[in-house]
Amino acid sequence: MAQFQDVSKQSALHPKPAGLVLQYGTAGFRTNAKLLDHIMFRMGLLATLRSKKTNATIGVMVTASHNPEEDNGVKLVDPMGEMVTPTWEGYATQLANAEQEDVLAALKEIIEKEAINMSQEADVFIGKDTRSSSESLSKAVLDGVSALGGHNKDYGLVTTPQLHYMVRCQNTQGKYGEATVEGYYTKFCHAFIQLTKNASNCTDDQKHLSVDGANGIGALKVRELESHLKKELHISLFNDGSAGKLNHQCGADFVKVQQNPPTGMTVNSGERCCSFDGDADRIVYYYTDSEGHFHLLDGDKIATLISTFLKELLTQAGLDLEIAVVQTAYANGSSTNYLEETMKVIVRCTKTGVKHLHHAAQEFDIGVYFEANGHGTVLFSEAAQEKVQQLTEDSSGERKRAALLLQNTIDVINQTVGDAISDMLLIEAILAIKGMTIQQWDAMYEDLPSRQLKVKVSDRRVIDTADAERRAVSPAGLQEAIGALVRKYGRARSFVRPSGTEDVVRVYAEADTQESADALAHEVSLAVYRLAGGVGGEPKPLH
Ligand code: G16
Repeated sequence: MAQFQDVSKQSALHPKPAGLVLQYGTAGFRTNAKLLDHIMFRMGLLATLRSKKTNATIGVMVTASHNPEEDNGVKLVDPMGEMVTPTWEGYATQLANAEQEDVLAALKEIIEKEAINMSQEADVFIGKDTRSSSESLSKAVLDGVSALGGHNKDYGLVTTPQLHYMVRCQNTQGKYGEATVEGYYTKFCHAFIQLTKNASNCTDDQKHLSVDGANGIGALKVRELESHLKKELHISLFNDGSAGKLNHQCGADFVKVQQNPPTGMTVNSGERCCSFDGDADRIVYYYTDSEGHFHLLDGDKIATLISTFLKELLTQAGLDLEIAVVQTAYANGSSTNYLEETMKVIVRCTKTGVKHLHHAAQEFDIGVYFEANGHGTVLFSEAAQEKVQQLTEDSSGERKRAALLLQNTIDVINQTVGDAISDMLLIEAILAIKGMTIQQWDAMYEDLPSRQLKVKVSDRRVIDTADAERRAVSPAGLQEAIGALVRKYGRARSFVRPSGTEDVVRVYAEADTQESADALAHEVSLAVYRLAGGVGGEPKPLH
């Protein structure tokens, strides 16, 4: 077939470095940008096949999110805006690792296995972040799409969640919104304005928010957003990309892991601040108190605020809908305890990666899912959305008010994936409606002190985990060692897991004091180093 000749010709222009093996990880492929050209071309091919198979538009986002500037990566987006399915993640890995001369065979194997009709039309949406490598890498994706005769729409610079939104809009014939950047702002800002109308006593001071854009795409998009929200939200934008380096000592991942404010930002005592990550799919909030102490409100606190708000609205509306919160092993023990014991909501724990949380959240009428790192959103089942809609028409008084608030809450949320912009609008609206300060939000429960560290090992795949990553099943002796260390400290917990986005093993520890959490994290890091083939010198204590 002529199509396949084109693939062979084009593929030769995007050669694979011999022997390179990469895995479709927590959120796609991710490594140094110099190693990714062939991956991008091949993901263009794969997205085209996926589009033919599903008879729907597929998304390809070129980004390495929270990773350093010199890395890049690619995330595939399925028809409803969700992450691609595990089977296709497997195909992605096979195709990515096929040696140059085997690309056609690998492609044909997928076509055969999935019984793909090659005469079916294909449409692929493409987006990219602000990394300097993203320009040429997204061109490689376009080459892959056109080699198989697919149509493309290149959105250029967009956040990851904006691309997810576009894909869903396109495949639902506009029911979810208009598949343009303007349509995105119109939908979410309209819902935000409707919501904040219910906060008539909100002062100008309360409408102020400082945003750290991580020197990335989120900063560009906050600038665009601002013009839609002049009166309702006053944003001071820092780390807008004009001077600093992407994700360097700033952004949501830095703030969460270091438990410190970002550089490049003025953090005035008591003021509400937030940080986005490099592709604006994560957000964390924080403030400093009058004594200069830093207070972080991470994904767990965000999930708690949102689920409290939704529960109150459901009660006021008299709607009996099941609400659950989905977390990962990184969730602070205090948050899980508060959600289960005080709020009495169902709590589920899944493996790291929003694709796992998203899936679990779909099982409930309302599934609030957040990773502690600030990646998350809320899903409403079709039936739940219909009930809310019906109630806005059939009720009056307090019930109608609650139903309308629920309706606008549904509309301000990007249900396709975690979205820093949409999450920010939702949080700002909730705080305004409840007349709540960031300090009051923070006081909902007190986090247990925690610490996250990374350990370099020669092959991180030697670490295997079970029980939603809370237990290490290999290498032998590691779990026993962790268990013995945990028993030395009060209210302690620790686990380790191989990262899916960086070549490291991640270590998490929490305990009743910061000193204990730090010591436990360090001791567990040493155990990983010794039992899992550490490289580059033993981990050092923190203080
Ligand atoms: C990605 C995933 C997140 C995950 C994070 C860290 O985030 O989308 O769900 O929590 O990686 O993964 P790991 O610990 O495996 O490196 P992002 O924002 O970098 O795309």
